[in-house]
Amino acid sequence: MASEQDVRARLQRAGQEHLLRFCAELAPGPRAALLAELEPLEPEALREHCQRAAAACAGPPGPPPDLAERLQPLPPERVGSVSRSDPETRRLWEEEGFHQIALNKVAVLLLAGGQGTRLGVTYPKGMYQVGLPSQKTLYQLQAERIRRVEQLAGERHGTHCTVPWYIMTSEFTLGPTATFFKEHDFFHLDPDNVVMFEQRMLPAVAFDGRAILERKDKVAMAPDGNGGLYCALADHQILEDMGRRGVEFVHVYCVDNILARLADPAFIGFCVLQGADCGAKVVEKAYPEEPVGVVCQVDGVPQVVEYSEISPEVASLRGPDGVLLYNAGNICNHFFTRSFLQVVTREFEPLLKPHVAVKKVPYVDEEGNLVKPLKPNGIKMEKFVFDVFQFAENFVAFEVPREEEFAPLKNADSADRDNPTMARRALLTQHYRWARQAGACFVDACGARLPELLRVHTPEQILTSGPALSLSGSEEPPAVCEISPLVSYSGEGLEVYLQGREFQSPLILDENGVRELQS
Ligand code: UD2
Repeated sequence: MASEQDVRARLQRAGQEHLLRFCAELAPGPRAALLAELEPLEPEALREHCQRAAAACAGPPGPPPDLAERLQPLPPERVGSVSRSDPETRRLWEEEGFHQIALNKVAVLLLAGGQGTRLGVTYPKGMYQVGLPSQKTLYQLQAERIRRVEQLAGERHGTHCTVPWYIMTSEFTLGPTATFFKEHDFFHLDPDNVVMFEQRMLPAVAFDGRAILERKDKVAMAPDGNGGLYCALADHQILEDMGRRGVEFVHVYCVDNILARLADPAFIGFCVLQGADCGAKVVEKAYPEEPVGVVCQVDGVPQVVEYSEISPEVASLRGPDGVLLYNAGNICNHFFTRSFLQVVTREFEPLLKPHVAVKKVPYVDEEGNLVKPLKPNGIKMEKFVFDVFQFAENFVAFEVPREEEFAPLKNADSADRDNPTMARRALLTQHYRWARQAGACFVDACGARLPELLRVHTPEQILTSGPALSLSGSEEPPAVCEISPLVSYSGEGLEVYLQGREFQSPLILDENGVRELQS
């Protein structure tokens, strides 16, 4: 371990010596912890990071003024659509995806390094449970979807197959995530096929370019954004691990979408058949301000313009048909070939420009008092996972129905959308739909039949009631019917349990069969 003198000399080179200003008064334990935190920061990189942050913040706020002229929707030939394709085409995509999974060429990679600030929990978001009858957490649902897709591919091709699960964590999430998986016996996955690795952290910087001390013995550090993935892949030799396993295609996804289809065979198959090196799943945006990036072209090159960086005027532009012009909403579900990721980590990562977020960062003042600022005072710099799309040789987008694939958990229930209640309803509504399609019938406690169909809202109703009506989970399903991912991945195989039968809500269908919870 480096001495205080060494660390001080390095910080001097970076212009950040103030980070040690309380060092002399610290007890040996906290002092060692502070030095250990500072030691890995490379002086040149730290200097550049702090200068860049201050400079970015000194520039004009908001998106570049000429962005509107440089944007274009993606050309239709780059976009596949589940709802606009025929059943035979969809079958071919799926078949190709299952084929690649059966060859053990597909891995999933979870981005789970975020702090979940908006949800307001102190533990990793994947450990959250939204109040399903089974009380499953997001991590458990995801693990079970992996097991089911492995099983389905195995059955089709008569093989035993594995979809390795790579999980990018951060200093905040690694410890609790690893413990949670151990406590739950890796949800019956083979621990050798669950690979956790940690992304880097970066200091938050004040407007004057000085990194912030959040305590006398602690720098205010935050993960370097989900685009920290590319450095983390290199830091931990993850692509080499994938290579040893024969993985060629990687499905990268974010932790909080309760409907996420891990290793989705249709998406994988579509991308592989298109010869894509990079792809993004999208849904039609529900309303102009929806907090999803827009997948589009900037200066003719595929990119995502993040919701925080698009002006309201551009986000609201509509085409002649009345549909939002920039309508392809990013749902943070990406396809990459391993060879593309190799080129990115080797060549392109340093070209990724960090994005700037101005936040309230608690700090210690010159006298050593803890201050909770009322106004934003600190700059956090993050890279975004989708910023590598510009380097793809063959980028494609894949549009999927929102009600089947997108219900993000971002906020606490005090917010009016993207909250736990809506995530729970979205999943249970999907399961109700699947159960009805499989021929189940539901009755209430008095034996009266529950509605066959969910209410379909007209565009007028959506306009008058506000955009939230078109979001997944905006209403309770007529009956509570939870279907384990171990039984069905995307609605398949349910007839054998449900066809022609009558059930009383609430109901669970899992690997042990059907259980009515009232009886
Ligand atoms: C993300 C997308 C946005 C849209 C939306 C849909 C990015 C940059 N933005 O926005 O375009 O698709 O999701 O729900 O992808 N994470 C890390 N490390 C970090 C920061 C985040 O692993 O340093 C993970 C985080 O745990 C989560 C994912 O990245 O799984 C998305 O992060 P977020 O919730 O901060 O992104 P959000 O909702 O602003």
